[in-house]
Amino acid sequence: KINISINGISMDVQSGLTILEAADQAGIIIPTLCYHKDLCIAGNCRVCVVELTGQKRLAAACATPCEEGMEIRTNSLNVRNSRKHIIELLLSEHRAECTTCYKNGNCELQKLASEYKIMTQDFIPLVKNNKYTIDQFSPSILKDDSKCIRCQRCVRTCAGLQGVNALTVAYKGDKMKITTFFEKAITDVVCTNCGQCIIHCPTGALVERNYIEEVWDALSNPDLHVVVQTAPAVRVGLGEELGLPTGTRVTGKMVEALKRLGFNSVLDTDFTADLTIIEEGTELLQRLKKKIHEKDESVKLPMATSCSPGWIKYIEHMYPECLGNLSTCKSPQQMFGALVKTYYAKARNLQPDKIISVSIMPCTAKKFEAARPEMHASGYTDVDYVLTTRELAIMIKQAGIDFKKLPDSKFDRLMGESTGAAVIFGATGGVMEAALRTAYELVTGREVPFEHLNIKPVRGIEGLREASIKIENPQRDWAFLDGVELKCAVAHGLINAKTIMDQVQTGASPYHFVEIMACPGGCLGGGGQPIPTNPEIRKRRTEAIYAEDESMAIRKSHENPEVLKIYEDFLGEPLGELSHHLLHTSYVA
Ligand code: HC0
Repeated sequence: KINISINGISMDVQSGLTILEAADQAGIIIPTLCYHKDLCIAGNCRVCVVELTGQKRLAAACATPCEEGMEIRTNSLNVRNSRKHIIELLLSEHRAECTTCYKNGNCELQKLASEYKIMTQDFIPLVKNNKYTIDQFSPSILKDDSKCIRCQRCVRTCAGLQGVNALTVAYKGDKMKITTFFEKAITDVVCTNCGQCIIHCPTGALVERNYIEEVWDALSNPDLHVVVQTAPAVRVGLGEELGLPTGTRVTGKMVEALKRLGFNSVLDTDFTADLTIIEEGTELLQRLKKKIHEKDESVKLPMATSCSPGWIKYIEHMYPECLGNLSTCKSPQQMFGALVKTYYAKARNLQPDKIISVSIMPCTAKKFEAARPEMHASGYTDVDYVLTTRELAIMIKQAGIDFKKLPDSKFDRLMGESTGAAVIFGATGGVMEAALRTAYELVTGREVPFEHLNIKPVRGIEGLREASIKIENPQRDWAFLDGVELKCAVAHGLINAKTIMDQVQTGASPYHFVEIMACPGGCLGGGGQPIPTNPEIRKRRTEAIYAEDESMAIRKSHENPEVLKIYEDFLGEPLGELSHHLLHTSYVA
């Protein structure tokens, strides 16, 4: 420990802490912009300046380690004036048309300008109001350089968290900008559409492409039947946007809100998450049979999950030769879309072309996924509009719904039933855990003991986790698996996917099955979730996901009655012809 004083208060702090961290522990707020708990330190915006009185200088609190005897002032006149000038300078290069900005009300620069009461414009504006371009070609992300303050959070996110490097810094001085390779459109570079840059951007320079008006139009058209599906992670994030504490489970309120918005049927992506487990589990067992029992060397192992569209785009760009390792299962969102305009339409006696299918996702890459040419298995666009958790919150506010006072409602039937196994899809390791719960029972014919339903080795926050399960006394069909040690790995955040994929690429991977999710924490940390998202917030959302699982009456996908019914009434069998047509696909680089 070392001794420092902040604002005249002496305190002992752990050596190695930055001034920002020490102040935070002491309950002293220092404003930040380029700093983010997920990212490496840049120290380039200088908004966090503090005064080191002994040394008679100013320093960036985020980038300066505490030293023995340091005397720090975080709120002297010198500090306040310096910060004010810095904010004014940042505003001079920012198109501050706040009332017409999508981030109005959730912009960190706007908040600081308000706190420091910046009432005049003393510096010459660098952004000419008629001279800027917005990259709006992507179905997921809008990039507006005139709102950018060059803090480089997006660049550090794309490189450090995701290992993608789609965004970079170009030019110098007042020409410096955040751009892409050769300043191409985002759609033309290696961007995975994960949206992590959006949730780390402090201003409106990077936002989701929103489809709110399109969905309102559909809802107000009496000729259309508008169906909505909600992803697992939305129910543990949405409340944050609507005044509830982080990690509040709002499944029932969310369903009620969607009904009040006017959706004709409120259904659940979790239903197709359960269906995915049946299809993907069967696929894995078939691959194991061919590879281990029939010694078919053409079969690719490990099999990798295929539900995270950011991850799919990543493997297409970075490891195209490994596409055969992907499960052929579409994501639950897209399985749902294909079934809504076939199975659901038939059961409800509706014309598929009169159905609009909307999904609420914690993810911006889902917008891209829905727009992919592969996703028309129903003969129509399977998913018409994808809204993020944030966009749904905007619609709820626009409709004047007091979310906190809503009663709980239940999902509608046919594709609204789900299990605890499905809800944990929203957390890293969840797909693996759900698959193992089902695979164990399929292979051994024995029930997973209740105390082992929570498969701890695949849970956690480490970027890369491993689990292995020794198969003993399998049923007759699976006798070849007796004694086999099933090796699994889980990765979240694309930088960690790289570690797994480098092994796969060289043939050195020891695994049979890997789960990869593009976003840190899995979907609950997705690019469409409420802002801010940071390690503490992801932790609370994760706890909420597991609590939701434990609250469910059924916790294994193969016990979902609506899943059993769809095989009986419509699909026939897992990996059957209809499943193959509607629920599976393949990707080409
Ligand atoms: Fe996910 Fe999904 S779990 S990708 O993270 O598999 O976005 O929440 O909806 O599709 O179910 C996101 C979340 C989903 C899908 C599901 C999967």
